[in-house]
Amino acid sequence: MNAPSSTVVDAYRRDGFVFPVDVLTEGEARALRADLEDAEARYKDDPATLGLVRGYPDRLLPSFDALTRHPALLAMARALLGPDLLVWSGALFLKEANTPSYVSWHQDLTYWALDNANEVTAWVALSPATVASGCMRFVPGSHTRQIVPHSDTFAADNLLTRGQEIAVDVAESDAVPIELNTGQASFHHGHLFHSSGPNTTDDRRIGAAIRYITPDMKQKTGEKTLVAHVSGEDRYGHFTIAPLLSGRLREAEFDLVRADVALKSRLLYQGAEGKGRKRG
Ligand SMILES: O=C(O)CCC(=O)C(=O)O
Repeated sequence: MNAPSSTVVDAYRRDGFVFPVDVLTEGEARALRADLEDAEARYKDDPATLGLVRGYPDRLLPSFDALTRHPALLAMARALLGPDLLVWSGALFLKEANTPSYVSWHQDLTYWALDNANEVTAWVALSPATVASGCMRFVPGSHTRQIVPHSDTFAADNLLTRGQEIAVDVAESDAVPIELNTGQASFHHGHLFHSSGPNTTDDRRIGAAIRYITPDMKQKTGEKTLVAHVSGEDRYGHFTIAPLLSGRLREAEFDLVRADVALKSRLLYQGAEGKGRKRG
């Protein structure tokens, strides 16, 4: 896989994002979606387990683990962050057909309790991401700001953990809709202002948000969240490296994931104790 051109990397440094990046053929994306939907069907009457599958598809389904290691994604992530890469999360953002779910303006790194910004998200579309289906919107250049104040709304239809939203003016008229065909990806910086609207189409909008970080990063509390080691070396040992998957939807991996949910919920909800929980 060729390294992305310096023009692409320069655009990322200037704007805080790049898109579209071709990753999967439509057929490959359809197969991934089918694998996910088969797992969703298996746990349709078990919301807790269904939540784990949607929150950790890359730790439970070999097809999604393979996605996080896809040469096209790794080539871009290496060009942006360097050769050594971990995946901190691979959760899905799902908007069912004709539903009001949305994502308020936010910066990803606000509440993840990581100690620096060596992070990039690859958001891979497993169905068309259009303005009508509620694709993301990015404000170019906003990643050059440090983390700005956010307020927690816990709004019912907000897909974010705390319904957090940026509490300063957002230049919405500058926002760029990030429309993607099935199988394409966008990459965005952890300080970028971004949001997305509701899905007004008759199909689900499905995106896999893969968070690549460098191994020198750590959780501010020193605790070791679960990551996958997908490129280069880890000379630090700041995280718990997940073993290679033993199979599809295996109990050993569910146990690891449950432990990580408990740890991450503590880290992600710090300061919001007792105010109600949404995801994660
Ligand atoms: O999928 C969405 O609409 C929002 C995703 C998002 O905020 C993210 O990946 O950081």
